[in-house]
Amino acid sequence: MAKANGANAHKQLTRQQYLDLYYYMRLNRAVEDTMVKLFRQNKIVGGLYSSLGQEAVSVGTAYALEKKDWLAPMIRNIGALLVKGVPPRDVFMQHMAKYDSPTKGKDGTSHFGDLDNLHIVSPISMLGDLIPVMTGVAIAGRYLGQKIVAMTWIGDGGSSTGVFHEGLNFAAVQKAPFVLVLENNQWAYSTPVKRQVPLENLADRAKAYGIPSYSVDGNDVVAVYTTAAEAVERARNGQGPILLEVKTFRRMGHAQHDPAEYVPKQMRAYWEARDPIALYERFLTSEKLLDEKSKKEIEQKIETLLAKERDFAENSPLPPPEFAEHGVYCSGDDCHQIRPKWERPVSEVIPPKSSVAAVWTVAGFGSGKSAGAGNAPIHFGDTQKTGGNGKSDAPVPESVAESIEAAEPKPQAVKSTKPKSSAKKPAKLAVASKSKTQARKAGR
Ligand SMILES: Cc1ncc(C[n+]2csc(CCOP(=O)(O)OP(=O)(O)O)c2C)c(N)n1
Ligand SMILES: [Mg+2]
Repeated sequence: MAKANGANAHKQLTRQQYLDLYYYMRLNRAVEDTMVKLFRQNKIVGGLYSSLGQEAVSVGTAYALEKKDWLAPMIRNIGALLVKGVPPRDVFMQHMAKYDSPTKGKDGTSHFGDLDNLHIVSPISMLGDLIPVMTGVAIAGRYLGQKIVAMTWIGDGGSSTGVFHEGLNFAAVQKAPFVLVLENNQWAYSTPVKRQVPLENLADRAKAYGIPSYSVDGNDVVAVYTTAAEAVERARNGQGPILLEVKTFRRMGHAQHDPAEYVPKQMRAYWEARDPIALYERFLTSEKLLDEKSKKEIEQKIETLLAKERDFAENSPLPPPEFAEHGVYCSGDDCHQIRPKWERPVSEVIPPKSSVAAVWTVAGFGSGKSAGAGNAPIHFGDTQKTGGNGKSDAPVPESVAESIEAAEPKPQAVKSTKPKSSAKKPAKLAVASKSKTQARKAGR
């Protein structure tokens, strides 16, 4: 694990980059402040999660991506969406479940993406599942020769899910151009990191997969950005995935409902004194990159923009009730262009007709020793042809029978209990794997 050196990094950005990072952090905070107000006015219909104090993470990492790159945010990454180009009105409308929102009011939180233009994969609520998904995106990009990098975020709590490990191992062995940002904000709901991971640095999880990792101060936006930029460059150059741990703090509760009284006062005070925006303002001022006048201009720009975006969102209608039944099941072209390969007429596989009888059968299925009682055998090796029910005479297709026969050890002194079957080609599955004595003991 490398310790990212934020101090050196501070010299490497252009003036515009410094100011962009500031603008997006301020915008991130202002968008979320607006949503808290909307929530208190009862206009937000779903859960509302806060990234207060974590803005440097979302902004600094996403700012390291190119336009063609892909990202998949989690609940505390609205800043990453803004950097990628999502207009604030979409974030507002999404949380207000308005008809003009990206999901047309079907979702009340952050489950939306933009595959066509901005290259954003929608969040998946099951923590960790975005890791294999974004690994797949990264590999697909490489396959298509696009030189893209895929990025997603995971919390300290999410880094203990099984799919985190499966996904990261998969990314590592595939050398996927993938950057995983591990947001260590010290808490997963009310569980502190130390109660769930016996590691000082979560970046050390990377050792298990033989990939490089960084641990960086998540409240120093320049350190986050320069480290992420290095990770993205390495991934793009074919050096495989990278785990980037950013140490920060969840200043609010898990969501609006949670007052987070379990957080020790001293811990909160420590991190509040390290607010990423205040720290960065101090830095920009001391480097003469920001003065009172330009700060006021930025604030004014954000205020004007958000007033407009909020107005638009508030004036957008709620979805009409009859829309509730649309977009629930895939119906082909009006849903998406990836065509499902229908094995039956579409009308049969979507309600109300979806309970028609199956039109194909699995050879041997239902013909085992318990078939009389209606139970299917659980593996082929146990399947005996009894002739006792209608399904048992179905011949096993030759190719299946051959492959099973090739895989089975050849019975030596074992005699076949020949099935009473009228089928021309008796199933090879019917070869008994037990001796007569065993069979007798088993009551056959
Ligand atoms: C696989 C899975 N288990 C549990 C949950 C419920 N859950 C949602 S958020 C959360 C806590 C996540 O903590 P962390 O990963 O540290 O992220 P943070 O909220 O701190 O950003 C849990 C347990 C889930 N969404 N998915
Ligand atoms: Mg956490």
